[in-house]
Amino acid sequence: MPNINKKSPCFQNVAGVQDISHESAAACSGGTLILFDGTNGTGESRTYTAGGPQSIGTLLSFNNRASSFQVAGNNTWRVYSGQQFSGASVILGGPVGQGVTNFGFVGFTNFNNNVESVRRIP
Ligand SMILES: [Ca+2]
Repeated sequence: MPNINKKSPCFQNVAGVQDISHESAAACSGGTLILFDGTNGTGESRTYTAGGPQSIGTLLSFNNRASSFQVAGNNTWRVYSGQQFSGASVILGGPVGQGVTNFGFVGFTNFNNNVESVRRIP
C-alpha cells in the first residue's frame, strides 16, 4: 500500500483503504502506542493500548527491534532501553509521535533497536 500517508492517524480515512488492520483500528479508537520494527512505520509492529496492561516490563521477541513509533490519542508513554523499566528512557507523546516518528531522532539516547520495556504515564 505505497500510497498511504503514514502520518495519517486513521488509515481508514484514506480514500480507497477499507481493509485496515486491527492495529490501525485500535490506533483510531484512542490511546495506543505502536512500535514498528522498521523506520517510517514499516515492518512488523506491536500495538500497546491504554486499556491493556499499562506497564510492559519486557517486549519479549520485540526487544531491541523498534525503529519507529506512533502515539495515538491523549496518552503519554515512557520507553526504556532496558527490561523492567531500566536504562535510558524517553517520553513519547504530545507533539512527539503524532505522526510516525523514527527513534533515532528522539531524545539524547539512540533508541533505535534499543527499547525493551514501555509504560503508559497516567
Ligand atoms: Ca528495527
